Amino acid sequence: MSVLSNPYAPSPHDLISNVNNFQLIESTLREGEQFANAFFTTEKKIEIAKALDDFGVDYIELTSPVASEQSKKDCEAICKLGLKAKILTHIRCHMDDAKVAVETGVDGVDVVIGTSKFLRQYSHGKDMNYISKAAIEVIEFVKSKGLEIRFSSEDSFRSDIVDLLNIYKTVDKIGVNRIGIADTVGCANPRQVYELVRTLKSVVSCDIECHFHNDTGCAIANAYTALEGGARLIDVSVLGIGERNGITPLGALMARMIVSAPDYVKSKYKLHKLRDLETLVAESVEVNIPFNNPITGFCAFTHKAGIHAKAILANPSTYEILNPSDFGMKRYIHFANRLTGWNAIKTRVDQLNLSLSDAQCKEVTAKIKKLGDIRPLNIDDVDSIIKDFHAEVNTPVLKPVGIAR
Ligand code: AKG
Repeated sequence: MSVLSNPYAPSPHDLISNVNNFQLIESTLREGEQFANAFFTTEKKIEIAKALDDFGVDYIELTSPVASEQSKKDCEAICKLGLKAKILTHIRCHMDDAKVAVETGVDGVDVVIGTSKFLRQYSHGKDMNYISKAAIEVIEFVKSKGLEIRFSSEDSFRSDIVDLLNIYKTVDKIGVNRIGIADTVGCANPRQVYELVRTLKSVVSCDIECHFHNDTGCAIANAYTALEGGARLIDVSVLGIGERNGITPLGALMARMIVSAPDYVKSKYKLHKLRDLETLVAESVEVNIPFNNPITGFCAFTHKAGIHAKAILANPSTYEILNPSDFGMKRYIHFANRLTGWNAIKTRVDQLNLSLSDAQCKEVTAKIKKLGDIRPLNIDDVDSIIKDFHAEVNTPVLKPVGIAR
């Protein structure tokens, strides 16, 4: 679809935008493992990694091999699967971690260290000078092994901007593949994200990756704005699982991106596999898919009010920005309620293979609404009312016949 035919696409004047050219770093098996309910067996990790690969994610990020003995073995096992996605592991900015990571068989290493005053004081206790030296040592070591390397500042949005610019310039100069910014506490808003990404774009030549926590509900908007500002890669997890209430959810980001970059998204990702992928992860961590989840929430494509139903039946674009069939889903008109309208009921009459005129449909709709005012309705209630009404109007009226004397 050309930009001209898609009013939701990035502006053609917006040359720095990567909305049409983004990559996903899928972190269900790293950030997602930090979700309160998560415990993935090796078999489950392999099943999830294969499903993510099949969906089409660009990178799969795994828990640090120094987190535990089994984490290391799992990392090695996933590297041996021969997936199309590149496999990354996520480590602290320390040579002890880097030495273990490069031996696991990963394609790349994601390095992180806290740069905000909170984390420098209360987490690792190191100053920016130390951070810079440690980053250089780790990056040069990982590069010497022929692996991709990303350097990220944890809690970027509460870090000093001068510190950030200095450290990113330093790591860019020595050839880091990507720098990452992380909204570790979910405090950033889209405007701040756009400004930080634009500023960084002007001082580094490498790609920019972004990681957004969702504490204040901005993770999807922040991811989108980061791409608009020129970031290239977004960290996601299935259903957004991660620390606290998690990060940018894969499915919701797909919903956002398909609106702006439909050709790119549809050609790259197997969107019809999203529901199975989310079900797999939801079951693994023992949660339900939220009712209002974009795309796969049980009512994501359900239309209820009479005026909506009428317009949807005439042209789905009236009340849908997403086409359910792009995701292997179906739309549903919820007609068993008092907000229903005669157009929705007429469709139900047709589905039941019955024949009623428009006027009769309006009449039976009035009966349905009357009962719907008294109690919740289900489909059987509505079907019974329609069938009874149909029988009634089709019963020949017997004229009283005179009795012969
Ligand atoms: C966070 O800061 O919330 C992380 O999980 C690390 C992000 C990163 O490595 O960029």
